[in-house]
Amino acid sequence: MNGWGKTAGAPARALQRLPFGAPASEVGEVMARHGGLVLTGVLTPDQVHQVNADLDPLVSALPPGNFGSEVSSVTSRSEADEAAYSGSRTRHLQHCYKRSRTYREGFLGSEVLGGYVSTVMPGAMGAPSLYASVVIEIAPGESAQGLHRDGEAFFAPLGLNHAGGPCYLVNCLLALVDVTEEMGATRVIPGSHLWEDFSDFSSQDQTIPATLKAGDMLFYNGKMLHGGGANTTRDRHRRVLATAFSFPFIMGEEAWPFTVSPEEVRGYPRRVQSMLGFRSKSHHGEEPGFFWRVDTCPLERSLGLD
Ligand SMILES: O=C(O)CCC(=O)C(=O)O
Ligand SMILES: [Fe+2]
Repeated sequence: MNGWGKTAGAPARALQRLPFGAPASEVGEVMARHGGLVLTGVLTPDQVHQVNADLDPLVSALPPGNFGSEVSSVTSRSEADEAAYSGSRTRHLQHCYKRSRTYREGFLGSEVLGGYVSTVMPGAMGAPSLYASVVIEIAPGESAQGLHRDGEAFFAPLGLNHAGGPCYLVNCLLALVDVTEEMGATRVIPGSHLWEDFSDFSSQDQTIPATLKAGDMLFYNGKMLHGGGANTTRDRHRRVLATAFSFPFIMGEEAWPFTVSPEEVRGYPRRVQSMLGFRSKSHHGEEPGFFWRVDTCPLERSLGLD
C-alpha cells in the first residue's frame, strides 16, 4: 500500500506557491498541511547573478560525486551510503555561507527567512542552527536520488521516527538557474511528513517535481519525503543552493566553527554569527543565552564579537 493510503486523502498534485514576503503565519499553515511549498522571488535576478558569479569558479573546479572523493576510496558503511546518496554526476560545494556575500547577507541574514524558519520550528532555542549550506549541481545523465527524509539519522534515537513531535529540520532549496523537471527538479511527496509510518519510503511514481524559476525556493519540512530528480537533458546543469536549519542540539553536516575564523565572522550579520555557532543561545532566543559559554562567559563576549 502506498504511504498516502495511511493518511486522509491523496497528496496534493502540485506544490502551493506563495511570494517571498507572504505572512509567516500563512507560510506556516501551508507547511503544516503539505510539508513544503515554493516561495517565489526570494532573490532578485541581480542577486542570483551575483551569487552565481561568486560560486561559478568554485563549483566548476570540483569533481562530480561523493563530495569530491572517489567512490573507490570509500572506507566505511556510512561513506558507502553517502556515495549512493550523493550521486556520481552531482557536484556539492559546502560552506557556501562564506563563498558569497550576497547569499550570506541577502539570504541567510534575511529577517523574512528567519521568521519563516522560526514559525515552522517553534522553540528551536530562539535561534536555529545552520545544518547545511551547500550547492547541489546535478549534471546531465545523473539518475534520481533515493527518496528520503532529511536528518532521518536522528529520528530513531530521538524517538521521532513518525509524524508526531516537532519539525526539527527545515530545508530551503534556492534555485540558481531555472529548474525544470527534465533537469532534475526535486521530487517531493506533499503530505508525507504526516504519515504514521516513516519506514515507508514510497516510490518515485508517487512524487511530483518542484519546478522553480531562478531565485525561487522550495521550502520544506525535513520530514517530507523527497529526493533530487534525474537529469535527462543533454547539456543543462541543475544548480540549487540548499540551506538547512535545525535545532542546535542536532549535529549539522558541516563543521562551521572549523571553517571560518572569529575574525572573519566579526563582519557577518548577528543572525548569521548565531546560526554558525558563534553566539550563545537561550531557549527564548534572547542574548546572552545560558548555553554555549566559555568559563561562564557568553561565547560572543569571550570572542570579542560585540
Ligand atoms: O538535490 C535535490 O534536489 C535534493 C537533495 C537532497 O534532498 C539532499 O541532498 O538531501
Ligand atoms: Fe534531502
